Amino acid sequence: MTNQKIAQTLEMLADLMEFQGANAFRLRAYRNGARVIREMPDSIEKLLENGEDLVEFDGIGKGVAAKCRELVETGKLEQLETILDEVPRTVLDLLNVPKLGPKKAAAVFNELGISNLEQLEAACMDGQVQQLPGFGAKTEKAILAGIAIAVAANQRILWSQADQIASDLRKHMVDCSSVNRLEFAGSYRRGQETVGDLDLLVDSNCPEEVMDHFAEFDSINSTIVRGETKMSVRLENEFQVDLRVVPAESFGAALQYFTGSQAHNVLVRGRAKQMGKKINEWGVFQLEGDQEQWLAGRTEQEVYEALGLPEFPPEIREARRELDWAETGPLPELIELDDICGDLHMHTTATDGRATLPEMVDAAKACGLKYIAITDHSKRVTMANGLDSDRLLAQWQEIDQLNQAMTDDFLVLKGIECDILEAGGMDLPDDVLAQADWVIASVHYGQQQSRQQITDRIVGALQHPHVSMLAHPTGRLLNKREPYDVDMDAVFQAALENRKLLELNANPRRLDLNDIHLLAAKTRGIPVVINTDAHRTEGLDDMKYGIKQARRGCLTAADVANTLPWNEMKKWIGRE
Ligand code: DGT
Ligand code: CA
Ligand code: CA
Ligand code: ZN
Repeated sequence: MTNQKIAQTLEMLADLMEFQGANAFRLRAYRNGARVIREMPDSIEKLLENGEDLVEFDGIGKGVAAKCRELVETGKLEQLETILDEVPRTVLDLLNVPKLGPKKAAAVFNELGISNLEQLEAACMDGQVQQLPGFGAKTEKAILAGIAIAVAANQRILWSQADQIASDLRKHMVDCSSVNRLEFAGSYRRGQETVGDLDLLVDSNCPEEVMDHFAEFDSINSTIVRGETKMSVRLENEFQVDLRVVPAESFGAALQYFTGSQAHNVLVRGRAKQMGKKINEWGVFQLEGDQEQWLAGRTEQEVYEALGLPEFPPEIREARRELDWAETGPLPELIELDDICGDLHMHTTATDGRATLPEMVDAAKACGLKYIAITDHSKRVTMANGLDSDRLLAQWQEIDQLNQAMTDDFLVLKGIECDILEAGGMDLPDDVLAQADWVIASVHYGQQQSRQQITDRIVGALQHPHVSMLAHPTGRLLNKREPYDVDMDAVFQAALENRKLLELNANPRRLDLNDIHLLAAKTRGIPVVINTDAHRTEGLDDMKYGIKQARRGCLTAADVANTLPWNEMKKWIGRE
């Protein structure tokens, strides 16, 4: 049993108890415990096996420790099972609606008899929900938006989660001696930020053996369908995986076909037709009268070549500009992880980070970076113990000392993630910001403001002389929160006019800017900075997700500012 699973179960228990009327205050122990467990480097299961007492850990009390033991020993929680017998299963969907929460879910359940998402949506449309005490029209609207997010979250998982499953499944499948080649196709291969299902292709002459082996994958819950060469399964988390077994001579054609996107394939098929050819999942064929002659199919490269096309990187197969590019010259050379020199957004224990400043520095060096900026939160972010001027200046002194003591040419920049206040303006005084190497401007509060208000705040920050970059520009959280209502055109314009940079936040839950915005920024000549926003040392590894997203936005190294050494980047933003 993973820590992740234990934390999820505790949270579910707390939510359901609150749904049944328990006092939220009493449930804090479970929720805090869940958070601690999720972030612990050690496995709870291992600790218990070694006879350790979990109460020794900060944030884990007696009650939580007992639940952990029960879960690890029996695989379930008695109390949770009892509650699940009492409430309809679909109530769990209600609890996943952002802005509803267990208490409000209980209100709609008890007052309006609502027990699933469809009923909740209908009642919102009817205006019934806003009449409940403590709700109102604004809440009802937020709940409606939340339902859409919950429905989508039920259907698609984050790319990073799909990546974990794909890597486990790959490990499992390579043990099968009948597998010659294996590749994941579909939206996962294209690096889409969320993935609907996984599409696995195997090159083999023994589909039966491959499917038998596939069926033994640990986390499979049920088989949806099994044919002669195709099989679909559902995993324990409801996620679907499609397997297709193909012969070697069609593997490349199948990979091309099932990688998609569907829109890209439409364009490719159109091109084949113009050339008197045909392309499908079996290969490329020359058409002559009612005869057809097989031309290619073994590898993806030969498939594209047979149509006079380059092997497009999967990330740009979206029927945007890739076919035009192929017509007029070589494709852009998309950015790679190795191109990145610095990471300019991260937190330490001074605010809500989990690692100290020196720990973040060591971890960044181990990643091969040349420079980082320490950018803790400013004071407005009280929840994260944000820095006021004095604490910030003290941190910068520590950074100066660190740099002086350093024997290699690694550089730590004095930065700050400064909030853009609700009323506009920056959270720290100009004379302090003027002393920074690197100032990030961020919106954390007032995200529900009108389009005009939010746009004005952001544009104001981009006009500020000391601001270097706007972080997570649209504020979205995938499957959790919609972007704020902001005029991106105005943001791009202000960034361009004031020589400011825009962030691509690499956190797999954010990936903000999105692929379309990235391409727009590139087209307008606005450099992007890919940052991890790490809150712990492991967070620095998120850079790879940012790179995937950047590639989807067709960015090359030249479009990304932190591929430059700091002294060149500094010139660009005018901090000399
Ligand atoms: P997803 O799973 O919703 O995240 O997105 P995809 O792109 O992985 O879609 P999926 O799994 O339905 O199909 C994988 C690829 O197979 C898709 O990108 C293109 C190809 N494909 C599937 N069905 C069709 C179809 O009916 N027509 C065409 N042209 N291509 C298809
Ligand atoms: Ca798929
Ligand atoms: Ca599929
Ligand atoms: Zn941050």
